[in-house]
Amino acid sequence: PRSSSSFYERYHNLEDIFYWINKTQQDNPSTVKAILIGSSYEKRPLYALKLSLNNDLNKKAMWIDCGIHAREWISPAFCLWFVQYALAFYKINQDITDILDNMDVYILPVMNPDGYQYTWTTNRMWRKNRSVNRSNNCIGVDLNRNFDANWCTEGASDEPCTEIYCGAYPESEPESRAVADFLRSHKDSVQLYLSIHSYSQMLLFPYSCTLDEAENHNDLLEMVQEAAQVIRRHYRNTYKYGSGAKTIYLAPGGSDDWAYKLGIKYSFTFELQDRGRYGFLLPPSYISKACNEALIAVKTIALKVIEK
Ligand code: ING
Ligand code: ZN
Repeated sequence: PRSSSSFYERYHNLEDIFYWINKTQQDNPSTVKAILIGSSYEKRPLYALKLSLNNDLNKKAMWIDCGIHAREWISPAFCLWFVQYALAFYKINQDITDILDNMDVYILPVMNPDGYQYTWTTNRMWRKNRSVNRSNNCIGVDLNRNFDANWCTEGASDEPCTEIYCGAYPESEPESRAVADFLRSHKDSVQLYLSIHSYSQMLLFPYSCTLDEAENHNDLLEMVQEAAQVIRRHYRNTYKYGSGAKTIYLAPGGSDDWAYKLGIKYSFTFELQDRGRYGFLLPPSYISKACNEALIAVKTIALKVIEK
């Protein structure tokens, strides 16, 4: 690595991320807890970090997952970035202080560890998880088509060899089931759901699984519009925004739609940089700007949720 780039301005393999999770918890024993929410198809642990910076009881919470798709490396990089920022700037930056005084944060840095590992060792462009299909030996389910939201309708495929294979049934995969189980058991506290992807620079909200409008569509639209404005003002970069189905494409079985239907009324998918020049192969020198602009969008939206 360039000596001028910090740990957070580089991409890290799975082993380094697991080491970082453990170290972050050990260095912050009163504020950070690693929670084992399940394990992957290949039996890797799924660790979420719980950030609880303020001791008030009965706090609300937000959830952020990263790395649902293996090749979108900027996504896990963002989860690490967010944690380091929260821990470093609590009581220094007003916005993150207000957020953490009002919400705990659950962060799953790598939802698809088997796929992520595979992109480091074998195929950089792998998207799905690594579960083996019994009938034809094709590998992988698209975890963002495996949730129970108009599951496997138009925009997903029941063909195991495709990139958007929906799986044998909703939550057939241990990775999606672990996230769904955790959110089901924490739905009374979790008010805000965020899923981080790349690329294309979009701030999306439900629905992706239907062209119908969500009940609080105007609320959600206002939030992402403001977040996009803040990104433009601070970083001179353009993000599109809107419901998934109308902004990108029909995509059933996505995690944000499922979380929304569960009752988490503020549910978003962010597509980080870039718009296609490098695509999934975003160079490390872009990490800090990509993460900072996503961070300011998260802050904008979280503050609005707290006001509600
Ligand atoms: N995009 C998402 C995908 O899974 C998406 C778009 C968002 C689908 C929300 C469903 C729900 O296809 C990428 N880049 O993965
Ligand atoms: Zn993705």
